[in-house]
Amino acid sequence: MLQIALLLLLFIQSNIAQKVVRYDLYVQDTIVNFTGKSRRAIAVNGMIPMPTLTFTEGDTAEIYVHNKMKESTSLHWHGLWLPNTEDGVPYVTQMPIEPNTTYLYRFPLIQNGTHWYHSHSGLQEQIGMYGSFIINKRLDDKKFRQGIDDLPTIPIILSEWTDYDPDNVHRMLHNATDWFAIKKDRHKVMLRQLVKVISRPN
Ligand SMILES: [Cu+2]
Repeated sequence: MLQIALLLLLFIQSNIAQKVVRYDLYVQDTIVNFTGKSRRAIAVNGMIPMPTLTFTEGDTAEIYVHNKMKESTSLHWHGLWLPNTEDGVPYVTQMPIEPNTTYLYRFPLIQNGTHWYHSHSGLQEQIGMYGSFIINKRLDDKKFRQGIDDLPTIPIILSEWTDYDPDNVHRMLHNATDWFAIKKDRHKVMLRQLVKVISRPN
Protein backbone atom coordinates (compact mmCIF):
# COMPACT_ATOMS: atom_id res chain seq x y z
CA MET A 1 0.00 0.00 0.00
CA LEU A 2 2.82 2.36 0.93
CA GLN A 3 4.57 1.53 -2.33
CA ILE A 4 1.45 2.36 -4.31
CA ALA A 5 1.08 5.66 -2.46
CA LEU A 6 4.72 6.49 -3.15
CA LEU A 7 4.33 5.62 -6.81
CA LEU A 8 1.24 7.77 -7.02
CA LEU A 9 3.06 10.65 -5.36
CA LEU A 10 5.95 10.34 -7.82
CA PHE A 11 3.51 10.24 -10.71
CA ILE A 12 1.69 13.36 -9.52
CA GLN A 13 4.97 15.22 -8.93
CA SER A 14 6.36 14.39 -12.35
CA ASN A 15 3.07 15.44 -13.88
CA ILE A 16 3.14 18.82 -12.17
CA ALA A 17 6.73 19.43 -13.26
CA GLN A 18 6.08 18.59 -16.88
CA LYS A 19 5.32 21.45 -19.21
CA VAL A 20 4.76 21.18 -22.93
CA VAL A 21 6.67 23.92 -24.74
CA ARG A 22 5.58 24.46 -28.32
CA TYR A 23 7.47 26.14 -31.15
CA ASP A 24 6.33 26.66 -34.73
CA LEU A 25 9.12 26.88 -37.27
CA TYR A 26 8.36 28.20 -40.76
CA VAL A 27 11.13 27.24 -43.18
CA GLN A 28 11.36 29.49 -46.19
CA ASP A 29 13.69 30.46 -49.04
CA THR A 30 15.22 33.89 -48.78
CA ILE A 31 17.85 36.10 -50.40
CA VAL A 32 20.76 37.48 -48.41
CA ASN A 33 23.44 39.97 -49.36
CA PHE A 34 26.43 39.82 -47.00
CA THR A 35 29.15 40.62 -49.54
CA GLY A 36 27.56 42.80 -52.20
CA LYS A 37 26.18 39.81 -54.11
CA SER A 38 22.69 38.42 -53.64
CA ARG A 39 22.59 34.76 -52.75
CA ARG A 40 19.95 32.17 -51.89
CA ALA A 41 19.67 31.26 -48.22
CA ILE A 42 17.08 29.69 -45.93
CA ALA A 43 15.38 31.63 -43.15
CA VAL A 44 13.31 30.10 -40.37
CA ASN A 45 10.63 32.41 -38.99
CA GLY A 46 12.40 35.06 -41.09
CA MET A 47 15.70 34.58 -39.23
CA ILE A 48 19.27 33.42 -39.84
CA PRO A 49 20.41 31.72 -37.60
CA MET A 50 17.17 29.92 -36.75
CA PRO A 51 15.31 31.07 -33.62
CA THR A 52 16.77 30.13 -30.24
CA LEU A 53 14.60 27.40 -28.67
CA THR A 54 14.50 27.59 -24.87
CA PHE A 55 13.26 24.94 -22.46
CA THR A 56 13.72 23.73 -18.91
CA GLU A 57 14.82 20.18 -18.12
CA GLY A 58 11.71 18.08 -17.62
CA ASP A 59 9.71 19.94 -20.28
CA THR A 60 8.37 18.20 -23.33
CA ALA A 61 9.38 19.85 -26.61
CA GLU A 62 6.73 20.11 -29.30
CA ILE A 63 8.31 21.53 -32.43
CA TYR A 64 6.16 21.93 -35.51
CA VAL A 65 8.16 22.30 -38.71
CA HIS A 66 6.26 23.95 -41.56
CA ASN A 67 8.20 23.43 -44.76
CA LYS A 68 7.45 26.35 -47.11
CA MET A 69 10.29 25.55 -49.52
CA LYS A 70 10.29 23.68 -52.82
CA GLU A 71 12.66 21.05 -51.42
CA SER A 72 12.46 18.64 -48.49
CA THR A 73 14.01 19.33 -45.10
CA SER A 74 14.61 17.84 -41.61
CA LEU A 75 15.91 18.96 -38.23
CA HIS A 76 18.53 17.23 -36.10
CA TRP A 77 18.85 18.06 -32.39
CA HIS A 78 22.58 18.00 -31.92
CA GLY A 79 23.77 16.09 -28.85
CA LEU A 80 20.33 15.62 -27.34
CA TRP A 81 19.22 12.39 -25.69
CA LEU A 82 15.89 11.57 -27.26
CA PRO A 83 13.88 8.70 -28.70
CA ASN A 84 15.57 7.60 -31.91
CA THR A 85 12.44 8.34 -33.97
CA GLU A 86 12.90 12.07 -33.16
CA ASP A 87 16.57 12.25 -34.19
CA GLY A 88 15.84 13.96 -37.52
CA VAL A 89 17.91 11.97 -39.99
CA PRO A 90 16.01 11.57 -43.28
CA TYR A 91 15.63 7.99 -44.57
CA VAL A 92 17.12 6.70 -41.27
CA THR A 93 14.80 7.79 -38.46
CA GLN A 94 12.07 9.52 -40.47
CA MET A 95 11.02 10.35 -44.02
CA PRO A 96 12.03 13.82 -45.31
CA ILE A 97 9.64 16.68 -44.52
CA GLU A 98 8.22 17.31 -47.98
CA PRO A 99 7.39 20.79 -49.37
CA ASN A 100 4.21 22.33 -47.98
CA THR A 101 3.84 19.80 -45.20
CA THR A 102 4.10 20.12 -41.43
CA TYR A 103 6.04 17.69 -39.27
CA LEU A 104 5.95 17.38 -35.49
CA TYR A 105 8.99 16.57 -33.37
CA ARG A 106 7.96 15.71 -29.82
CA PHE A 107 10.38 14.58 -27.13
CA PRO A 108 11.03 14.98 -23.40
CA LEU A 109 14.07 16.98 -22.29
CA ILE A 110 16.09 14.85 -19.90
CA GLN A 111 19.28 16.94 -19.69
CA ASN A 112 20.30 20.59 -19.40
CA GLY A 113 22.84 22.72 -21.22
CA THR A 114 23.53 24.78 -24.32
CA HIS A 115 23.11 22.87 -27.56
CA TRP A 116 22.28 23.55 -31.17
CA TYR A 117 20.03 22.21 -33.89
CA HIS A 118 20.39 22.12 -37.64
CA SER A 119 19.00 20.79 -40.88
CA HIS A 120 20.06 17.25 -41.71
CA SER A 121 19.10 17.56 -45.39
CA GLY A 122 21.78 18.27 -47.99
CA LEU A 123 23.80 21.36 -47.12
CA GLN A 124 20.88 23.47 -45.87
CA GLU A 125 22.73 24.02 -42.60
CA GLN A 126 25.44 25.95 -44.49
CA ILE A 127 22.93 28.49 -45.85
CA GLY A 128 21.11 29.32 -42.63
CA MET A 129 19.55 26.31 -40.95
CA TYR A 130 21.38 26.29 -37.60
CA GLY A 131 20.22 27.62 -34.26
CA SER A 132 20.71 27.55 -30.49
CA PHE A 133 18.89 25.04 -28.32
CA ILE A 134 18.94 25.97 -24.64
CA ILE A 135 17.80 23.70 -21.82
CA ASN A 136 17.84 25.47 -18.46
CA LYS A 137 18.36 23.66 -15.19
CA ARG A 138 15.32 23.17 -13.04
CA LEU A 139 15.15 25.49 -10.04
CA ASP A 140 14.91 22.43 -7.79
CA ASP A 141 17.97 20.81 -9.41
CA LYS A 142 20.44 19.85 -6.67
CA LYS A 143 23.21 21.24 -8.86
CA PHE A 144 21.49 24.62 -9.36
CA ARG A 145 24.03 27.32 -8.43
CA GLN A 146 22.43 30.47 -7.04
CA GLY A 147 24.01 33.54 -8.60
CA ILE A 148 25.38 31.57 -11.56
CA ASP A 149 22.61 29.52 -13.14
CA ASP A 150 20.09 32.35 -12.68
CA LEU A 151 22.23 35.01 -14.39
CA PRO A 152 20.60 36.47 -17.49
CA THR A 153 22.17 34.96 -20.63
CA ILE A 154 22.24 35.82 -24.32
CA PRO A 155 23.12 32.99 -26.70
CA ILE A 156 25.66 33.95 -29.37
CA ILE A 157 26.33 31.90 -32.49
CA LEU A 158 29.52 32.30 -34.48
CA SER A 159 29.08 31.20 -38.07
CA GLU A 160 30.58 31.83 -41.48
CA TRP A 161 29.24 32.61 -44.90
CA THR A 162 30.42 31.88 -48.39
CA ASP A 163 28.90 33.16 -51.61
CA TYR A 164 29.85 29.84 -53.21
CA ASP A 165 27.18 27.18 -53.43
CA PRO A 166 28.05 24.87 -50.48
CA ASP A 167 27.72 21.83 -52.77
CA ASN A 168 30.41 23.38 -54.93
CA VAL A 169 32.67 23.95 -51.91
CA HIS A 170 32.12 20.33 -50.91
CA ARG A 171 33.01 19.11 -54.40
CA MET A 172 36.13 21.31 -54.54
CA LEU A 173 37.31 20.05 -51.14
CA HIS A 174 37.09 16.48 -52.42
CA ASN A 175 39.12 17.46 -55.48
CA ALA A 176 41.80 19.06 -53.25
CA THR A 177 41.81 22.11 -55.46
CA ASP A 178 44.06 25.07 -54.62
CA TRP A 179 41.32 27.50 -55.62
CA PHE A 180 40.68 28.81 -52.12
CA ALA A 181 44.40 29.26 -51.40
CA ILE A 182 44.72 31.32 -54.58
CA LYS A 183 41.61 33.34 -53.74
CA LYS A 184 42.30 33.81 -50.05
CA ASP A 185 43.24 37.52 -50.19
CA ARG A 186 39.98 38.26 -51.96
CA HIS A 187 38.22 36.35 -49.16
CA LYS A 188 39.96 38.41 -46.49
CA VAL A 189 38.55 41.56 -48.09
CA MET A 190 35.06 39.98 -48.17
CA LEU A 191 35.42 38.92 -44.54
CA ARG A 192 36.41 42.45 -43.51
CA GLN A 193 33.36 43.82 -45.35
CA LEU A 194 31.15 41.24 -43.64
CA VAL A 195 32.49 42.15 -40.18
CA LYS A 196 31.74 45.78 -41.01
CA VAL A 197 28.19 44.90 -42.04
CA ILE A 198 27.37 42.88 -38.93
CA SER A 199 29.04 45.27 -36.49
CA ARG A 200 27.16 48.27 -37.87
CA PRO A 201 24.77 49.56 -35.20
CA ASN A 202 21.17 49.78 -36.41
CU1 LIG B 1 24.44 17.76 -35.45
